[in-house]
Amino acid sequence: MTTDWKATACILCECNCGLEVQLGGEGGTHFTKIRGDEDHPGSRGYACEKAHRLDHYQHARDRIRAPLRRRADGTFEEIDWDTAIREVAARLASVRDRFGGESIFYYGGGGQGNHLPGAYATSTRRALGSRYRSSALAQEKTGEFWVGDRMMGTVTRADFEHCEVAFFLGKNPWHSHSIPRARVTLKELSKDPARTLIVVDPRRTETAELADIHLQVRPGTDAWLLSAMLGVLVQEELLDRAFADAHTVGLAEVVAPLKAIDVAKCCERTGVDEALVRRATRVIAGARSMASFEDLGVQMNRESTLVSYLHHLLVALTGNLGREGTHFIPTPLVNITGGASERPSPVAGARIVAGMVPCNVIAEEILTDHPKRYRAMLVEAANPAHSLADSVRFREALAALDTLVVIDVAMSETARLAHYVLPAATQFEKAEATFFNFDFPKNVFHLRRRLFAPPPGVLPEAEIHARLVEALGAVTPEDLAPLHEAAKSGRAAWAAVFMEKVMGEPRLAPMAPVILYRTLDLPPEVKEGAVLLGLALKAAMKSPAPLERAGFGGDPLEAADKLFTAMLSSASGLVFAIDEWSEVLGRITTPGGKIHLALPDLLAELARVLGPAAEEGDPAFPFVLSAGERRSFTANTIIRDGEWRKKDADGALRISPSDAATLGLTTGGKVKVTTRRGSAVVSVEVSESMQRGHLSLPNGMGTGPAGIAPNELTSAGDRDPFVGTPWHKFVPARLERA
Ligand SMILES: Nc1nc2c(c(=O)[nH]1)N[C@H]1C(S)=C(S)[C@@H](COP(=O)(O)OP(=O)(O)OC[C@H]3O[C@@H](n4cnc5c(=O)[nH]c(N)nc54)[C@H](O)[C@@H]3O)O[C@H]1N2
Ligand SMILES: Nc1nc2c(c(=O)[nH]1)N[C@H]1C(S)=C(S)[C@@H](COP(=O)(O)OP(=O)(O)OC[C@H]3O[C@@H](n4cnc5c(=O)[nH]c(N)nc54)[C@H](O)[C@@H]3O)O[C@H]1N2
Ligand code: SF4
Ligand SMILES: [Mo]
Repeated sequence: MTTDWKATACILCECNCGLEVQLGGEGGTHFTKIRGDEDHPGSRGYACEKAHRLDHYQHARDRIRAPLRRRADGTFEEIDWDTAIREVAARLASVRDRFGGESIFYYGGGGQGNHLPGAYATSTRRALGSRYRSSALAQEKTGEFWVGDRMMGTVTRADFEHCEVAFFLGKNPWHSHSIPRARVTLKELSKDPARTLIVVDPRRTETAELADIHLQVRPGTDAWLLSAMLGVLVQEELLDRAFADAHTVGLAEVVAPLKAIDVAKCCERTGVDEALVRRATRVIAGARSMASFEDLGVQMNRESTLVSYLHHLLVALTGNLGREGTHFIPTPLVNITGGASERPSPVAGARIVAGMVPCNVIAEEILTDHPKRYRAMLVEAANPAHSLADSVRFREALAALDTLVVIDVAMSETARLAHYVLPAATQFEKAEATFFNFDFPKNVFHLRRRLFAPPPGVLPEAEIHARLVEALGAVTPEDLAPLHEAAKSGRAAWAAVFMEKVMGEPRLAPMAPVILYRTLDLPPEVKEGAVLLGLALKAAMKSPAPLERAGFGGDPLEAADKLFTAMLSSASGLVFAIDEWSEVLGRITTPGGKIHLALPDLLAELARVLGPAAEEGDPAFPFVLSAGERRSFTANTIIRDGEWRKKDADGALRISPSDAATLGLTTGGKVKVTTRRGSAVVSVEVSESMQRGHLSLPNGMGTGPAGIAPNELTSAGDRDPFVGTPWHKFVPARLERA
């Protein structure tokens, strides 16, 4: 047992709070003590209760310790790495040769804590000619990306630490975080009488409990709520005209329909008192600054893209961009957002946003005889057989593939269906990092060091991709020889050869991640960080001023080298970019540099939704089930072992006291929940936080004996018409006593 603290980070949500850990136990690989790292520039010592249970990730029950090959009878046999790499490369190459590289689909690339695999995978994908890919972002954030891209050429985040008004739309940051030091910030907002916390949620969540104004909408009515708020804004002349004149175009086209909105009627639909909606809107309009965040409660719900648009209008029409306490556009290290591609997906013709095929169409792009169907899939650091809509159909789709290869640390629901499973080092057995770098004005990046070596039989993804690319013949020993040679004379000599022979050579440029990994001589604790040199170079070319202010100036090569060196040596993370509020509006990249308020298709959608043909519920399914709530001890399926949960071990279905009374249900009892797609028996928790007619099941359950996997109950066809995101928070359901 050691008593010195080692710096690392939590990997259970996108915040990646810096941690310090003490190691002990068998092999020195157990976390005996865990605390927040004061030296981490983003989290500054903060950590929530989940971080203290990370040993359950490192010592997972379902850990894979050797490459696995599926036998004809469905069982697996262990094989050695040389065989695994040779056979996987040969099978994928054969799919490419028969059906074209475009038939090889890539899914994943990273989760909440690990984005380096996806960076290395770009080499493998290019070596295979694979074109289509996706990840979890294409079932949550692509509506926001698409709207943001069309209005501003980018997406924004917001400054909750300094805002006067905080507005959370379908988000419960008390549990889900997504903003730095969430609970500290929420408590400060709550107790300061000069600041207002506004929450839109059908449940009385922990965040709503702290709120000054809780707009407790009926599930799935956010489009009406936001319409009402925008109606009030325009009709009461509360908009920020000066901002609109200076920084937007299309004001008249949006004002006209908003003026015509029947606020009272919209409020009635939401079930929220009109006076409260007017008050909330006036508070926002009158505030010096508002920060807002839309999340899954609306992004995985009906009219999600429209709601995203209305939310953006609320921000723009109140001028809440580019000042302290409002929205900002951070300097990215790697940009993970983006707009729509020209080419749609090959079978369903679905819109591809930020390069990602909508998750909800993947199964139908496999289960078809269309000649362009996907024939093989490489899944890395993701568990789509569990996390995507309609698990039953998704499993069928995976089973229909010619080849499924899964790179994971654990025998996930997806890995169990693979032809080959390639076992990866955990996020503490290799260097790792994420590209969730959204801080402002000081933006933070953290390359976490490897804490201990992986057990024999597992490899970091960087090594797996390097071996695959080599087996595919895309990088040869002759390609690497001059770089190895130059490296002997130091980094500068190496860099000169790298720029000329790799970046200057179209065949090798896409292989840069793997070549960096193979030829940079780095200590084992940071070896998988090699790809960051290439990413730092791109950032230095794109954002020289913010990098220079953070101490990484000079020509791009020099700046990148300084930044890379600092990344390797900053165990607790570093500030890689320093922005200024005055720069934000200049980062709008639409033609003319203004916010485009009028999006005709979404204005037409608004008219349709508010129009007369309002749909009625289905009497066979009188409840609305929100399938996938974030709770105290949920973290997608990163930790698979239910024992890590100190609360809510079986993932109870929450139901209002009045519905429970009607059905004769009590906490701890069982109930059968049925949707159009499936049925399951679940534990009941009667909860004052729930409103009548609404049910809520937690996310990430069903990986062990307890709880139910939410997507056994969801359906892939229930999705947004614009970007294909699922309606997981709005699943029609009924209950029967079990
Ligand atoms: N503890 C924990 N934290 C996590 C995660 C985790 O698994 N566990 N996952 C991380 C990930 S990947 C993500 S994307 C984020 C997601 O973070 P959130 O979006 O905050 O998470 P959810 O709990 O899924 O949904 C938020 C809220 O939406 C509400 N909601 C349901 N229906 C509606 C509706 O019709 N309208 C409105 N306005 N709200 C509605 C729910 O009641 C819920 O409180 O959390 C991250 N943080
Ligand atoms: N019904 C419903 N479905 C949902 C949601 C919901 O609210 N409701 N939420 C959705 C959201 S927002 C998200 S983000 C997704 C998340 O779903 P996914 O993106 O599929 O992610 P995880 O469940 O976190 O699975 C991550 C996988 O990575 C593996 N892993 C962990 N560490 C490593 C590593 O270092 N290397 C490798 N190679 N693998 C590793 C884990 O074992 C696990 O199998 O779920 C979505 N699904
Ligand atoms: S789960 Fe908690 S400790 Fe871990 S990164 Fe998220 S907020 Fe930080
Ligand atoms: Mo997510």
